[in-house]
Amino acid sequence: MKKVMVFLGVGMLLGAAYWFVLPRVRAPFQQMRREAATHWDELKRAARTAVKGDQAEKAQLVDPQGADGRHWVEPLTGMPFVWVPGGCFRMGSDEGEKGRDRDEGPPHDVCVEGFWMGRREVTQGEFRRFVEASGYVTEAEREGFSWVYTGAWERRGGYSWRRPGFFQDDTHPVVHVSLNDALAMANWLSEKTGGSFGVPTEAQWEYACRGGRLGARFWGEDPDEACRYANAADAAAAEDFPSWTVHRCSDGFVFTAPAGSFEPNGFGLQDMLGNVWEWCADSYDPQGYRKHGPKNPVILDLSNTSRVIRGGSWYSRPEHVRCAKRDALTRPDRRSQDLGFRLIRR
Ligand SMILES: [Ca+2]
Ligand SMILES: [Ca+2]
Repeated sequence: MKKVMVFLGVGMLLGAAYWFVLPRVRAPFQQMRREAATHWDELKRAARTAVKGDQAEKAQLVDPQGADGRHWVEPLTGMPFVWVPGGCFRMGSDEGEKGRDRDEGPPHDVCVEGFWMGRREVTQGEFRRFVEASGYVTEAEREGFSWVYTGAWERRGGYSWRRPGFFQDDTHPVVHVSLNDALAMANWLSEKTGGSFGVPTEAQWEYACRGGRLGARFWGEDPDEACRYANAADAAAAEDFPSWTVHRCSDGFVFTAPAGSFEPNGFGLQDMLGNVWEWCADSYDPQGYRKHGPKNPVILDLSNTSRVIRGGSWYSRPEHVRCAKRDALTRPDRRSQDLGFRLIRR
């Protein structure tokens, strides 16, 4: 009898563990797996859309409601877009370009289809409209920290797009946003409007940055002309941070400037260089240019969590404020005080 009681007792304990404890232990891991799978599905879908070239979709692209063929204001956020006409260009930089890194080569010819692109970086006001409508909470807010510049880059608690660490109003580019945050806004817009929003591929971004020009910068070769076209490390910043290597001119901003403050490039886009770094869709691969096909190339490597960022920021010295410059962050949940994004509509 005693043996039977012990047997029943052990059985009940095992049953309780199976039904009550195990699901609670497994739930967070299942959630993480589901989120990772969703993220990759989104990226794969974006890649397929980028290379599909479907005529019906293209017809829809050229004329979203309210567009005049060249300009369009997205009605939910008020975000201005410009049409970037399809074309071909020389991607990467030549060996003679000052400040060039090896991952910018070999230069190669690439063609991209036309797409709509945010005229400037997503602003804090536009991001707020998304947050208020969707209830979205950014990764910096959820996890309670971000990366800030204090003379060196440091991980610090309490910073997010709501508390950037320097003056920003609704017109400034949103910062402390991860690639996951950027894609959340893109997905929300896609769901609400029926369009297909995302962040640009590296090829789309570089083509857009050049605005139809060859060379290091969309205004020409001289970094010291930057201050008409970009908010980067400049004489104003050097007053606060004398150790920085700066452009020899004054753009007037130590940290972010209101998005769209500087002169546009040949496609009518602003802040493609400087202000905040911008997330791209590609996995970072230093050898990526050897793998590019000639049409709408994109590198999405499931085993590689790093993601490309482009364009430099208020913090960037002249070598980093070039259209061919490639940089990367190791994870799509990374965020910082000089990192934002710009959306495209395919
Ligand atoms: Ca500046
Ligand atoms: Ca920028």
